[in-house]
Amino acid sequence: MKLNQEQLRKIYDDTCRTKNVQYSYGTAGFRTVAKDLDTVMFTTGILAVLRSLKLQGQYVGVMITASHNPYQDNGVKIVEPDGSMLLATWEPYAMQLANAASFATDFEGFYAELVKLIGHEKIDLDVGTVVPHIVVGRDSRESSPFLLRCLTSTMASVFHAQVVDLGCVTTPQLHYITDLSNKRAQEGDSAPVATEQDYYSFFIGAFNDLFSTCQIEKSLSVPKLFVDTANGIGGPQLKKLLASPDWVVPADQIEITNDKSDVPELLNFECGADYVKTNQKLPKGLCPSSFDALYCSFDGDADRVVFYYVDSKSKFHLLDGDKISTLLAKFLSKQLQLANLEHSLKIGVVQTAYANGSSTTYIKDELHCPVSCTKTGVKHLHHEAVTQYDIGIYFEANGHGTIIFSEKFHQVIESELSKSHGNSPLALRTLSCFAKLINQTVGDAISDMLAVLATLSILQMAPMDWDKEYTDLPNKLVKCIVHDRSIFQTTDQERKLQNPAGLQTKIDSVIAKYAMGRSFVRASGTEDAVRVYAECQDPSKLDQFCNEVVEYVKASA
Ligand code: 16G
Ligand code: ZN
Repeated sequence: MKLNQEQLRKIYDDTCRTKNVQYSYGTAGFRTVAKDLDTVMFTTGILAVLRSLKLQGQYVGVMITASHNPYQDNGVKIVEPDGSMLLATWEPYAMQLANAASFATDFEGFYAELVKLIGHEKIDLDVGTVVPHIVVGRDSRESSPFLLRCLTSTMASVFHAQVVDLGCVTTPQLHYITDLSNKRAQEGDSAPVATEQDYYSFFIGAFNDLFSTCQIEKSLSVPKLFVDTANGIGGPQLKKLLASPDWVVPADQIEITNDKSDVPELLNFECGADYVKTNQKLPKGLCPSSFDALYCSFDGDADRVVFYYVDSKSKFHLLDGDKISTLLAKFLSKQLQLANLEHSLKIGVVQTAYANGSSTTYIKDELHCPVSCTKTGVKHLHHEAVTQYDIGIYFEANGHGTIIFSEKFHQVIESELSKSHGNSPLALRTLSCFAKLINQTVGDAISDMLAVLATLSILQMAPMDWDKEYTDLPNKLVKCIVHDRSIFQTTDQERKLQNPAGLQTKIDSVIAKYAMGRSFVRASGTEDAVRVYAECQDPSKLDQFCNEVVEYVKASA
């Protein structure tokens, strides 16, 4: 294949209308107001093709979404063939290409950068034997169809790529389908492209298997669940899953609200996981009808979920990512013990500095599980879970997370199951089924929701019992606007500041004044701001504690 420079020039001229905008590929890919994204869509499409060419034509995923951001925004991120985030060493390429197109005075400036990248990665465009394969998906935003055209504008025409357009899907569906398509291709499947239907069948099958396995000894029922889908793509997708004739739970047990994904300006508006977690209150459109009911909120692209309930005094109780990981850790470590595998398989929980101190103490002292702390951002937690544990449970407090089961986990379970000749202990079969219920490529609101429902049913716990396992320390997170956030450099997994010099000592002196006090300061990776987190025992002193830290931050910036 020879790169048709003239054809590329024409598409570049037609597509890249936004100029002189500085683009940055952060933890969540590129994200900004949708009207500024044409240029970066054009370059990201090319980069995804190059990534696929570099990987011998494997399916590379691209998702158009701005997650929990307001409806005017949009964004894009690239997904590796195994469903994980774009390789970190390629993130700078994404930025270089986008900024070259944004700042170049003519096509030649951009083209020179493209040729440099192709040369640097030794990608041979002339071979012609490797066909790049791309899977694209988008959330429900109004701007997405136009941005999709910018993204794919060069893929087939200039690079002869095969593009699979999944239409509107959740972010985790795109990750799952990319991974499954590559697995099938590796197994020699002649039609390897996975579909949304594969996703529904797989997770419904896993849920039903787990239920029928555990129902042998006791009858199971799930709590009544109300799901706020943030008026995003999670609504229609969850409806499709629940409409499956194979679904074992009675249809009226799960009710979906905030499902107007066709009204653009309602997306994430006073609802969704981010709103509920940040404001610690019910989303718009939810009126508590029963004290036994459980509620949950997805974010706009359904890769985060937080739960909550309302007690008999109408008090709101949040069950966030920490509560989800502790529930799952309690359940899975118990199953490991019952199956006599606690010495063969290592279970652990991965958190960030935002995890409530009470959750960390509970995991260590009550569950006797190891806990790791990593920097904020899914890729850091994911990496720790993969490298340290056979069952690596990771959740950010904001509700983004999943569980990673190692190769060794599957081997041990398989071998134990085969030894017991169809008469295996219930815990062993439970572990085997449970692992299938988890979307291991990325945090997935739908799969996590099913896993929590199943766990509560098997443990016969009401929302209140789940909450009672430990009590969160009162906590506060504030955003601080400073002149230059880049001077705030951290160490110790973002728990301590290295710079500005002397600031950490001042913060430590504030912390020392408050019983069970903990506070840290970090520059946001997604906004031009610094975040200050504080927790302490006495709720009446929390504001004062947090303000003292904020004052020091402002004074040093
Ligand atoms: C991104 C991250 C999320 C993290 C958040 C922190 C991914 C896919 N998403 O949304 O995990 O919690 O950034 O934002 O990694 P902040 O740096 O602005 O505090
Ligand atoms: Zn999201």
